Amino acid sequence: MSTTVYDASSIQILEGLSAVRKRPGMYIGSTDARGLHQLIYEVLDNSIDEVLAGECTEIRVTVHADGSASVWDNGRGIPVEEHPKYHRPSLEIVMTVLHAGSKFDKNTYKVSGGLHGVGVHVVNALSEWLEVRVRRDGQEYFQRYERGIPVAPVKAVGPAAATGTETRFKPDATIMETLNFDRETIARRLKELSFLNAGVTIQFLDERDGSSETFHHAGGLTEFVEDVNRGANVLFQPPISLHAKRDSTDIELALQYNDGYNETTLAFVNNINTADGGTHVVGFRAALTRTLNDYARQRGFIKGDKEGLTGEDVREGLTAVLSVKVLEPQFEGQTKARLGNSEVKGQVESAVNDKLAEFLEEHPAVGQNLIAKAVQAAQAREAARKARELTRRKGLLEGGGLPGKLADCHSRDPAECELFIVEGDSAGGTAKQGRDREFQAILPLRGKILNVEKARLDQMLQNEQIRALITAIGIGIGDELDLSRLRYHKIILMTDADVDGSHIRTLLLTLFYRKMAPLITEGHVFIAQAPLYRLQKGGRVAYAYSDAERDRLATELGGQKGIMQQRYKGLGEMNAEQLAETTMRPGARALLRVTVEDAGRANSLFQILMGEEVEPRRAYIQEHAVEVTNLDI
Ligand code: 0RA
Repeated sequence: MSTTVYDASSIQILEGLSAVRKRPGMYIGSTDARGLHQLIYEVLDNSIDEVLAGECTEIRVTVHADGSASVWDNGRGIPVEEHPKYHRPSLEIVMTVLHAGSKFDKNTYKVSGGLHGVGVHVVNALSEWLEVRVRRDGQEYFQRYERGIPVAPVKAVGPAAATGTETRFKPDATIMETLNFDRETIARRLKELSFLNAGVTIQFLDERDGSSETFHHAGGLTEFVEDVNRGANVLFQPPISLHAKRDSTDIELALQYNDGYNETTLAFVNNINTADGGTHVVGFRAALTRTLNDYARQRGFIKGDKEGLTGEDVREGLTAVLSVKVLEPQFEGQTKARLGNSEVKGQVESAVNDKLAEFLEEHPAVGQNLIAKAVQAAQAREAARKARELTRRKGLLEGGGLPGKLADCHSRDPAECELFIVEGDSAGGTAKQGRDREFQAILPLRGKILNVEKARLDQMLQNEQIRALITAIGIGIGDELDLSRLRYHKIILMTDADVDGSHIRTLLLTLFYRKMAPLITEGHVFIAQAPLYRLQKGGRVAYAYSDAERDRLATELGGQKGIMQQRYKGLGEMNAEQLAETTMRPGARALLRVTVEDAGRANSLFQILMGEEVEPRRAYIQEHAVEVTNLDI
C-alpha cells in the first residue's frame, strides 16, 4: 500500500471507516449484545444472498474460542479481479467500502434495507481484525484487515477445488460493549433461516464448548408452522401451503389452525422478520377473510343476510408463516420492521385469494373444519361483547373501584409511578414495608393465575386475579385498550428466583403479550432482579445476583474465611430493608426491561409447558433439566 496510501480511494476508505467507528449505532443499531449479534447477521446476509441467487447450498457459522466468529459458504466466492472503478481487487473493495453482494446482479432478491444489509465493510470497520478467504477460479485468496484497514494485498495462497467464501472476525472490544456471543440467540436465527430457505444446510459450531447443531428443513415453511404449533392440538394436518408469483414478487405461505384462541402470524421479507407487519400482512389478512367468507356463503355455512366472519374470527387459532421476496423492499417504522411497499398488498392478496380458494375446493374436509372454528369464534365474540358490557357497567374496567389487594402509591403522575406485581401475600407484605409509598404501588397475586392460552376474553374477565391486574393497570384489554390511561409507567414483575416464580412470570408475560401488547412494545414492563446471596464479613455486606458474582465478591472480601453467606430461596426471606436496597430502590436496583422477543419466547415456552401435548413438554423439560428440576408436572 505504501505508494497508494494517499490516492482518492484510500482516502474514501479511511473516511468511511472512521464514520462507522464514530457512530456504530447508525450502522448496526447498537453496540450492546444486539449489535454484537448483528455483526454475524450482516456477514451471514451475504451468504444468504448467494442462497437466494441459487448459488449456495451450505453455510457454516462458527463461534471460536478466541472470541471471533466466522461464516463459511459454498457460494460463488466474492470476485477478486480488479474493480473497474477503484482499480483494486473487488474483494478488497467489498470488504472496505462497497456493499458486497450478488447485488451487482440486477433482478435478484437481496437482504437489504433497514439495519440489515449495511454491508460487510461495516463489520470489518468494527472488528479488531477480520480475515477473508475466497475460493474461486481454482485458487484460494486471502486478505487480513485490522480495524478495517488491509494489512497486506489480496494474496493467492494455494489451490482450491471448489468455490466459496469464509469470513472470520473478532469484534473490537474498544467499540462493542460486550463480546459474548450467545449460542441460543445465534441458533434461533439459523434455525429460522433454515426454515425460510428450504433445502439449505446451516451448521453451527460453538468451539467454546464443542457443541454443534445442523439446521436443514426440506419442508420449509410447512415445517416452520409445524414447529410453531408443536404442543398444540391442530385442526388438520399437514398445514396448507402455497407458493405463487405476482409480477416480480415471490409469495410463500403455510398455515394451520389449532384449537386455541390466539393468532401467530410470522412474516418475513427477503428473510428479514417484519415483526411490525406491513403491506404483505395486510394483503394476507384481507385475502383470508374474504376467501373464508366466500367459501362459507357458497357452502351455506352463513345464510344470505347474516353478518359475515370478521378478520378476528378467521384468525382465531391461526398459525401462519408468510415469506415474500421483493426486489426493492422499503422498510418503515422505528425499528424498520414493517414493509412499506404498497404494491405488495395487492400482490399477496391476489395470490392468497386464488390459491387458498383452490385449496379449499380440493380439500372440503379441511374447509369445513376451518369454517366451523371461525363460526364458533364469531359466536364467542358476541358473548364476549356482552360480558364486556356487563363488566363495564359494573365499573370494573374503568378504574373506578381499585382492587382491595392493591397498596397504591400517593403520586398521581403515571410517569413516575411504579407497580410491583408480587407473588403471594407474604412477599407482598415485605414489599409494602420496603417501598417508597410516594411512587411505588404493590399488588400481591395469589397462586397461579388463569391459563390465558386457553381462555377467551369473557372467561378472562371472570377471573378475580386478572380483573385486579387489569383494574390496577388501568388501560383495559383487547379492543378496548387505551394506553393513555396507563396508571404506572413501570410495571415490575417481582417473583421468586425459583420454578414457581418463573412460571408465574411466564404466565404474566404471556397475558401482557397476548392481551395488552402495547405495554410491552412501548417498554413499560420490567423484571426485578433479586439477589441470590447475601455475603457479610465484619461490617461489610455485599449482594450477589449469580453464582459467578458470589465467587467474585467472596474473593474481594478476602477469601472464603470468615464470610457469612446467606442464600435467598425467595423474596420472603429478605426483610423489608434488604428487599428495598437490593431490588426496589431506583439507583440501587437493576431492572430488566422486557422486549417483544422475551415475551414471544415466554409465549412459546408457555405453549409448551401449558399445552395439552405431553411429548413436547417432556422433551423441553429434558432439554432444560438443570433449570427446571423442581417443575411439577
Ligand atoms: C459479488 C458477485 C458475486 C458473488 C458475490 C459477490 C458473493 C459475495 C459473498 C459474500 C459472502 N459470500 C459471498 N458469496 C458471493 C457473483 C460472482 C459471479 O458471478 O461469479
